[in-house]
Amino acid sequence: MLIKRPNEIKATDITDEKIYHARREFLKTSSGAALTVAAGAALPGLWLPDTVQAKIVSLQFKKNPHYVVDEDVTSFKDITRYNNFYEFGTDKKAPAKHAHTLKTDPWTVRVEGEVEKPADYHLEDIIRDSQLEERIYRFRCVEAWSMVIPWVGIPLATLIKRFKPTSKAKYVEFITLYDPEQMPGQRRKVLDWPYVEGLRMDEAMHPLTLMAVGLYGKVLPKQNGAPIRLVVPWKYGFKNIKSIVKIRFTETQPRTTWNLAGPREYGFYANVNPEVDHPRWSQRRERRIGEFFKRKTLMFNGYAEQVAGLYAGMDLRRNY
Ligand SMILES: Nc1nc2c(c(=O)[nH]1)N[C@H]1C(S)=C(S)[C@@H](COP(=O)(O)O)O[C@H]1N2
Ligand SMILES: [Mo]
Repeated sequence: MLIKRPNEIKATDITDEKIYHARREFLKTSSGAALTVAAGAALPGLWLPDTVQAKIVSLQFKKNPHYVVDEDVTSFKDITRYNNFYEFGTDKKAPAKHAHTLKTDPWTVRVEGEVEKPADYHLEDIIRDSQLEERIYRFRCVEAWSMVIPWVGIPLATLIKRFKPTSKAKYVEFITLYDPEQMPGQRRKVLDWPYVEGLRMDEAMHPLTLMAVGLYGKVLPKQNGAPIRLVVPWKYGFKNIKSIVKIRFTETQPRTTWNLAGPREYGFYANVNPEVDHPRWSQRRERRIGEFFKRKTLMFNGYAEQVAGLYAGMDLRRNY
């Protein structure tokens, strides 16, 4: 087996990236045929997190040409070495160092609340029963840095339809694993654990909203929220909750971790909005990781055309 251990990643990640870009070139030029790729299988030397090899050795996915960005993709190294995942420490480098203690296989997602049949779903079943897609999205942290990330995932709308929420379901709440043994950062009360987030149902059903299980064509690295995390590209990074074990459909607006921690600074909506400053810093500009000069932050992170309609008639200064 050509599966390498996380401590070898330094030697492999640069090569990874070259192979990845070469593969993308190949996909671009191959004449529009079905673009199903077995990541890992054809790519010697790729690193896969050790705990997922047993069942999910490779991801079969299709590039979705409708979701791309005309900007350089951030390096695999930056995406996997510069993280926010407070369950493994508050330093940007801590998750890459410490997330290896997370056990991601087997993994179960409990679906409950306003659904026809609450149930536990095994992640490998969710993946097997879904058409995975690669989508390249901008990602903007509330701390005014950003990246461009090639995710592999499942549109959340597809999963929600499968879960069959009742007519009372107006919101979706997401909950991260709580296990201080595996997540040493939870031994300190820096946040009110477990991490929780939420979306309004129309935001959750929006075609841009993704449940990611991979990035750069590979199974999601643990520091990026393995084995399954939310990706909502028009919202600040903190809405993108990682390592989800529970999805609950609710009638009322769920509480969210950063809103509990600092209600004046972090609202429920958290839409990327250069017009609304964070109380302690401006949101007009951002630093793309890997670049020197700052760039202008775009309304809804560049996805205004697709999502502005969700907030028609809402005061986005009040609903920040
Ligand atoms: N469970 C959990 N999810 C989380 C966080 C966290 O600390 N815990 N941090 C959030 C923040 S602030 C950001 S910017 C993104 C970072 O995702 P990345 O490390 O994959 O880039 O994850 C979000 N999801
Ligand atoms: Mo963030």
